[in-house]
Amino acid sequence: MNEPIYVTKPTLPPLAEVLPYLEQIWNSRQLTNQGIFHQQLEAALCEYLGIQHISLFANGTLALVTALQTLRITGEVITTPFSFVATAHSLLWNGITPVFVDIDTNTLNLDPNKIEAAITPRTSAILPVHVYGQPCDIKLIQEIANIYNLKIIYDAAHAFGVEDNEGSLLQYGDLSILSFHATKVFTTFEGGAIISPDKKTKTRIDYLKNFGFADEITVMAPGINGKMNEFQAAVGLVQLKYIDAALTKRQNIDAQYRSMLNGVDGIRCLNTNYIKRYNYSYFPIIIEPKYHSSRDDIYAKLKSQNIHARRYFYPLISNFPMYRNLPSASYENLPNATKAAISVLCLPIYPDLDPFMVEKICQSILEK
Ligand code: T4K
Repeated sequence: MNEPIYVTKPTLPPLAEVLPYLEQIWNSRQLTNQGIFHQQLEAALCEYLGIQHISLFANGTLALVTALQTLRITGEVITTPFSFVATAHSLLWNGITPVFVDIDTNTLNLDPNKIEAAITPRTSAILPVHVYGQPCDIKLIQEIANIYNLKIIYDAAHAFGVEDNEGSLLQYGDLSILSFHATKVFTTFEGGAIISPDKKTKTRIDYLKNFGFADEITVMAPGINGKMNEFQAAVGLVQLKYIDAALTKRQNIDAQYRSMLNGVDGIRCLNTNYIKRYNYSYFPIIIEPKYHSSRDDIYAKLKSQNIHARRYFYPLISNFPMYRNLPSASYENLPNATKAAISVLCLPIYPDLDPFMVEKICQSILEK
């Protein structure tokens, strides 16, 4: 059998470039707790992403949990069921009730027109996700938040490097979080970050991710251990040198898929043309009921050929046992998300994916 093709495969920088960093870590014995590489990566990411303040984390989930703590969010939070389960889990870890709102059929992001109806006196924030790195309706979400005095935390786990006409997508809302997991376009093996608008907020985040320590003897809040270590930061520093080349390769694969699948009756590729700078982090296709094969049949067929596409995001978060009894989790409340979860297939996309393989994947999808 051929080598398996997964939905993604991390692109790693040359090992030889990482080794000097390791040597420095070994020599200095500074392994974690805001070491030199941690500081350097924060500065380098601010510059690359065009943002002011970033706090690095051990992973994206801890960043989400801490972002909610930072803004002292309580009660109910409006969010999308069409995401990775970590989005809603971060709410449960904070004792917050998720309120699921349906998604827009074009972008598969939270539908801003349905947010207002879900607001109650207990609502304190909105937690939208830039699914597959596509921007949410930032303007409308902000308008609603302003009217009802709600905070916005963007789960931007997929949106590394994405820009609209005003610059980085990470500048919007009260906070944004990133993930640098192995499956992401920019990886530190495990990793994540919170992007904050000012130094004061960053300082609070940095306390919270270090048990709440403000100095050696002062603990100002029940913080957690969310710190990124020096090895992760070193990998990030080297990785960053190669990120633009990696994004270009992803763009080429995206274009190849589109040239073969766009316009096929019964298959829809998401439109990302309008995005000023996209990161090509995923390549989702929507298999409509009129297509000759179902999404699950295509998934199984590819799998039989050792090609492991993924049904992100199936099942919907709202269908998992810890969420399905919530009133907002009902199918009637989430018709578009329910449809998306059974129609989307994310095809393999990563910089080293052979164009010949892309062609093979498309042929397999297209043939009856
Ligand atoms: N918010 C959103 C919207 C997210 O999507 C995520 C994570 C988070 C928050 C939380 O961020 P983190 O705490 O994870 O930083 C994966 C990832 O584990 C997860 O990070 C990601 N979203 C989610 C969308 O995908 P799985 O269960 O699909 O991963 P897994 O292990 O099946 O990997 C997928 C494929 O990638 C594998 O078939 C092979 C390949 N792979 C994977 C790993 C781990 C590799 O080639 N090398 C590797 O090291 O969740």
